[in-house]
Amino acid sequence: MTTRRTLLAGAAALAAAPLATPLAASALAAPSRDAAGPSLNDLAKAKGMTFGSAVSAGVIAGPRRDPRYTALLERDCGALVCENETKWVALRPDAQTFDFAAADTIAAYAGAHDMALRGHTLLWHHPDWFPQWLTNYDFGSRPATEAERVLSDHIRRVCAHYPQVFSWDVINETVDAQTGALRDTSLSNAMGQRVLDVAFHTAREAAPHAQLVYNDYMSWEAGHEAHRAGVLRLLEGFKTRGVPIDALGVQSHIGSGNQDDSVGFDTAQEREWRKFLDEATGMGLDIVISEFDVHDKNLPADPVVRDQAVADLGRRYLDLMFSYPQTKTVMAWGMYDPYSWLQGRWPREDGGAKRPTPFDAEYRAKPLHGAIADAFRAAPMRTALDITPANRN
Ligand code: 9MR
Repeated sequence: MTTRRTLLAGAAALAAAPLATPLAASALAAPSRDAAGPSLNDLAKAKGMTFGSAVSAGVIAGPRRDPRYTALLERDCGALVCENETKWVALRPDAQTFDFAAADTIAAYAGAHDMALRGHTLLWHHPDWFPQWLTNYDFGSRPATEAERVLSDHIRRVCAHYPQVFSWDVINETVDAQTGALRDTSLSNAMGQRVLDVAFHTAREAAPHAQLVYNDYMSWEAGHEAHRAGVLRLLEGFKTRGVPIDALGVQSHIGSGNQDDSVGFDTAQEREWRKFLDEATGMGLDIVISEFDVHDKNLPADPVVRDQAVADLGRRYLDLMFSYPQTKTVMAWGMYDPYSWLQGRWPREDGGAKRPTPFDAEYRAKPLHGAIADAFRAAPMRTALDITPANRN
């Protein structure tokens, strides 16, 4: 449980945390609170990277549409990803039907504003996130064959519907964070863990130009050792078996209070994290920062102090990640505090609203926005990933 003591200890740990590189010192110079400065994607592009965000269809069209928010996206983003609309639960009301309406809203909006599209996710291979009908599906007398048919039919249909997607999270979160073992679902019960390889092979056939990604939330935090090890085992297995995988998606829900109460990223943790990234990139994989936000659950209530702490941690983290030339894509998991998924989970002790994204409730750029901009400015140049839709038809 979070206590005032852990809260203060957390803030102190952040303040005392060693700076990762000399460059990180510039993060201390906060940008003006209401001036967003240059477009984040322009700064990213100058270094061979892309910046974008997750978005929900509801802010683009319908009664909750929010033009002030979409103006921010248009200014800062070179890519969008559906926060929920391309998951099985959204696309597949039942075994026969595909409902693309909500995801189409996002895809059409992205296309109209010259933003590329990432895809999340062809298979969230975790029983909690399967639609009920798939969990209860009767795979009949030849379960392996039927499971493979259901899976590959889904992947083919979805990839064909969105040929412009430049990068697909093929599998999401299939490594158990506690044990490092692979999770079981109705599909793996029917066809074995071959389900993962089949998903990648089918995605390669159906989306030959897309970057294919394994996406997960392992981090440097205490308690993540088994998770990191499990992910590396999975990636090694993919490489050994010749499974077509191009990148590791590092979700990057960083900060305090996700899995534990720490906010730190100390030298020892940084070393562990680099070891993990070295191993993944050593397998020839690119890195995608796929769901970036900075949780402020245990940070002090004062918004100025809190925003600065969020920005400082964000900057140190991005500096480290950008030191890998394999990091080419940064997707924020939302750009505007009130819409963040973190508002609904792990409440702050003071009950206050969270401040985990680049823009506050008044649509003003926060220090985190400046920190992301500075991290792009400081990043070494790299070879860009081709994200143009013209090349993927
Ligand atoms: O932000 C998403 C939230 O709106 C959904 O309710 C939730 C369940 O579908 O998924 C959230 O997004 C998750 C993403 O799909 C996978 N990585 C963790 C993200 C945050 O939970």
